[in-house]
Amino acid sequence: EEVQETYVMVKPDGVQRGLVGEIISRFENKGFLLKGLKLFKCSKELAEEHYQELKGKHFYPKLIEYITSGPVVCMAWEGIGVVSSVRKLIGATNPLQAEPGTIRGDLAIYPGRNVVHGSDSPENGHREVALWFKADELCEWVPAQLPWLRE
Ligand code: DAT
Ligand code: MG
Repeated sequence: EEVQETYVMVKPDGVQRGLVGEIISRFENKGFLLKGLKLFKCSKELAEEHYQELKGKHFYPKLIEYITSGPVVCMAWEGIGVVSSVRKLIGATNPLQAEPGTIRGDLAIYPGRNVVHGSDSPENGHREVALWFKADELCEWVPAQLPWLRE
């Protein structure tokens, strides 16, 4: 499999509820490579660009209001198969349907307050990392534990 990048974001409810460390730990513990990380208050324009595919859905206006309602934590993660693996770690969109053990399954109860975002395809991973991060905010590095994470 190919090396991919994905955009993960702790949404405003996750930040307000003090779940930032807990959520970052899920991905850190799994062993993926963190390439970018920042606390950020996003504009309406950026939120609309990010969720462009959902424009017209009944929940879209509330979604934009929610995402812009407070700071978010933006992350870029890299690894083989990282896009679908992160989606599995996050769990189903509706937290009541998300399996226990997933972030949403463990930490949320409502679709409009589902604490975290993860890109849904390698193409969107690439697009969203570039949308939320400037090039100089991303870091290329080799973790010391790399030989213990993969052959
Ligand atoms: P996901 O975040 O699991 O990729 P999505 O891309 O379909 O889900 O939708 C983006 C966000 O929009 C989702 O995290 C929460 C909100 N949302 C989706 N479907 C919804 C619904 N039926 N009612 C309320 N909010 C919804
Ligand atoms: Mg999505």
